[in-house]
Amino acid sequence: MKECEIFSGLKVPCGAKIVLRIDGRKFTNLSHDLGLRKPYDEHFKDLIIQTSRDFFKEFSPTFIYTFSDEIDILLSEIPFGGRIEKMDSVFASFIAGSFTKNVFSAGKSIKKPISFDSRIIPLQKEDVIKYFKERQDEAWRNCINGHAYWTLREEYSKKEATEILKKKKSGQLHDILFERGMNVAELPSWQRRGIGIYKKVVMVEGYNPIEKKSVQSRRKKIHVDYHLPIFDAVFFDKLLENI
Ligand SMILES: Nc1nc2c(ncn2[C@@H]2O[C@H](COP(=O)(O)OP(=O)(O)OP(=O)(O)O)[C@@H](O)[C@H]2O)c(=O)[nH]1
Ligand SMILES: [Mg+2]
Repeated sequence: MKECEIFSGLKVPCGAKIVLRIDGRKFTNLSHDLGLRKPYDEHFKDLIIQTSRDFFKEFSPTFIYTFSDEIDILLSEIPFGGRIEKMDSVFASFIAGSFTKNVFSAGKSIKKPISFDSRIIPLQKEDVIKYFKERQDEAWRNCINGHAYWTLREEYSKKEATEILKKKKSGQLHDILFERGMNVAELPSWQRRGIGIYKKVVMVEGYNPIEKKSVQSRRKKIHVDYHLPIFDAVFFDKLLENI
């Protein structure tokens, strides 16, 4: 029946860079089950970061970007011979397994098994920045919409709040929040711009037993960046030169 495995030969195009986008399935329900704070929950953010770190240790990507229940991963090398089925299934299940492990390690439990969907986006090198800029724009929309919605819910019903927010532009959402005492520019950077995980060169202190003295050496360590800039070529050039 090997001939029926018609999708197993599906591969990413030669010469492309690969980004994976992994997203929690029905995490709106999960957020109720876990009793997450709205719109942003520090513990949930820590779970997603820990899951991203697990991925980093296992598969050594170039860069991970995350906000909400989304994890975007820029791979350094094309694994599994570029086989789409293999990548999508292995990566999504790894993330689900890691997330579940991290929920239990944090002393919490979940009612139902969780899952993530995964898609592979082949990109030309010059489109990598464009891709991440688009995701960062989405993180910003998510941030301002989430804060506006949950702030309005203090005064209005679900239906009324949704109606008020319909077709509102970003500037109008600013105003709604500002009138209620919230300056969006002062929200934590990780909520506005998302979080990056990548390797960074650090100096570590060691000891040379032969010379009997302490020495400094360069190491690359996984760094969680809670203060990302607005993505631009400078950020990505630096990231790629550090691989
Ligand atoms: N309360 C709370 N919810 C969060 C947080 N981060 C993510 N979420 C939830 O995760 C959802 C992510 O959006 P989506 O991916 O569009 O929704 P989903 O329910 O996962 O739907 P599918 O991805 O289509 O299965 C948000 O709507 C929130 O309900 C958080 O920090 N706090
Ligand atoms: Mg989701």
